[in-house]
Amino acid sequence: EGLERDQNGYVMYCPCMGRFGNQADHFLGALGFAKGLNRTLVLPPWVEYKPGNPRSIQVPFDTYFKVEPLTKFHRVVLMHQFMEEFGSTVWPPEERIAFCYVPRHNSEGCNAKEGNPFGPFWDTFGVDFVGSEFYRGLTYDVHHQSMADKWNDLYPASKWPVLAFTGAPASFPVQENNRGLHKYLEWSDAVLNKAKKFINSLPYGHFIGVHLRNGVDWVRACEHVHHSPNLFAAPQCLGYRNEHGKATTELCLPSFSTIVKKLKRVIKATGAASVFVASDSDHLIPELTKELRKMKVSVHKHEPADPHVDLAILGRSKHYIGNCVSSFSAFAKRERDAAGFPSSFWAFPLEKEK
Ligand code: GFB
Repeated sequence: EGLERDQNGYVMYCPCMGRFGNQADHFLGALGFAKGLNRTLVLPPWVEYKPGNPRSIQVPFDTYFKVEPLTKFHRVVLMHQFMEEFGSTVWPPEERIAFCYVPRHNSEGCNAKEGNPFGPFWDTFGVDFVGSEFYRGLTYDVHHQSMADKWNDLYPASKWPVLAFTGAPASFPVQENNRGLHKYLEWSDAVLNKAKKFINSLPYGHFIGVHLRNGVDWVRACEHVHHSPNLFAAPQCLGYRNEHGKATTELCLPSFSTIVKKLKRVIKATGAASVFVASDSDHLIPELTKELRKMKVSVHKHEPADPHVDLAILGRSKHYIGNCVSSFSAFAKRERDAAGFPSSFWAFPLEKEK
């Protein structure tokens, strides 16, 4: 049975910035944006990067998440389904216009396919653009200033059935008003089953989930906290206007003693029997095992490395300790908030400056 065309039109975009955590922030914003405009959201694939591969890889949206729960909030369609059903009718090749805020790459147009992941993303669906449209003056914040009406007045669906954005029509980090939309994001059974299998292999009793973001890219990024008091996902802790302080080095890259102190406190409070460590680089398994031996608490990681399975496991722990600044950490925090599960962060609340 074929899909029915949405007369109110579609929002389509490339998740062309950052890795999974960034793309997830953008996804929630794009979902809120599409809802505000009352257009169906085309679910883009997730963009991934493999070492040594100059072209991004596009992973279908539903590899990681169920589609059905999203429909409880708003109309959505997988991108490949949209292209198969409507690629030649609703959005024929000669009418494909790329949307961007201002011209990109010192040129006259959006250059929506210039560079990686831009080109590989649209090539996945055989999309080329015949023109550009700049929406200077409009924002993605549909929660204020009748912004949705402004979009729909300027771009009625009858004339513009598809708004195809060069990047996500969303802010980073995710706008506060859109955080709650995370509750419609449910892991696919493939991810969930791997997480559950791992959890069942842990020692009997509660486990604490922790995220240690400590790879070289992160160490380098954390050198900038002093010039960027609200770096990356830090607003999740510090507030969107730094109401709760400015980012510190410890907040971005907690020291081993900060990690151990916090972990011991949480283990005591919860009576946990084990700790699950998710990390992009150093899980500190031997070091933490040594520190927690007296408490008879074991320390574990999931192998092989799998960011989505790590997140799904973090989402299901008795307590979770994340990194305020990391958008990867923020994903698990939002998932747990939606489920009513408790979380905390390394080095937060901030200690008073000495
Ligand atoms: O997700 P992401 O945008 O979060 O990028 P941040 C970090 C990537 O590192 C993830 C891997 O998408 C994963 O591929 N990664 C991080 C992990 N933590 C884990 C983990 O616990 N387990 C596994 N398996 N993989 C920032 C970006 O990353 O990094 C900025 O926001 C910038 O754009 C900065 O690039 C340097 O927010 O942590």
